[in-house]
Amino acid sequence: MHMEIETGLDVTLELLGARTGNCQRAAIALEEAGLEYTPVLVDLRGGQQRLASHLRLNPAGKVPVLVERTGGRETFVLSQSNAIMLHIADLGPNKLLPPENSRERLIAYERFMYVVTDVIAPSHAGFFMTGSLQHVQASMHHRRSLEALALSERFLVDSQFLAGETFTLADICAVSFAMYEAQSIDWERLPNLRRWFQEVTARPAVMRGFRTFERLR
Ligand SMILES: N[C@@H](CCC(=O)N[C@@H](CS)C(=O)NCC(=O)O)C(=O)O
Repeated sequence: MHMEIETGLDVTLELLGARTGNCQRAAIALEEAGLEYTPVLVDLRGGQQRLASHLRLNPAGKVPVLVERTGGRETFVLSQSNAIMLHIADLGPNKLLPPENSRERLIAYERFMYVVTDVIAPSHAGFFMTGSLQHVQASMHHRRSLEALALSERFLVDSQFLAGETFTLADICAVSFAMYEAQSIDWERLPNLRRWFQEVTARPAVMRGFRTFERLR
């Protein structure tokens, strides 16, 4: 079934989430895109993500979830933080990816995937291993994610942002990780990454998105 993406004044957006990296990235994307949205806190410790009302929206029982309503009627539901970010990238007045069918867009995809799969995925693996007391494996994955972030120094030698001269989803993903890991990053060795980190964390929309679910506690 083909479903048109709805845009317009009567379309409202709700972001269901909590104070976690996956949800913060989606919130930063909404803020940077210049879109109005309502954040809704899901109490993960209290198990709200496993309630029938949430499982109807995301059978995986996880956040974030983006709910679109048109004229008050639920018209579209999207989960998976990266799918949500890709959707938002083209939705608002501020674009978070270069134009479609451009090489710049492909580079932005490359850098976005790099951060998501090479930096954030090992970090998640490490997090789960810490939870199951596998400390040696946890620190190995943690080191891998930090090394992958450090390698992105080379993307920033001649560019303001990770994928060139415009701010993209790649920057959102990397900054959300770097904010949690600021104490573990060897900034002295990474002057371009440091300059980038200072610039990106000075963006009001980035910090608003990062704190979205904090404000709801
Ligand atoms: N691949 C998913 C992962 C979603 C995910 O793991 N969400 C976590 C919070 S960051 C969650 O909802 N955890 C609650 C649970 O597993 O019960 C995405 O990127 O959206």
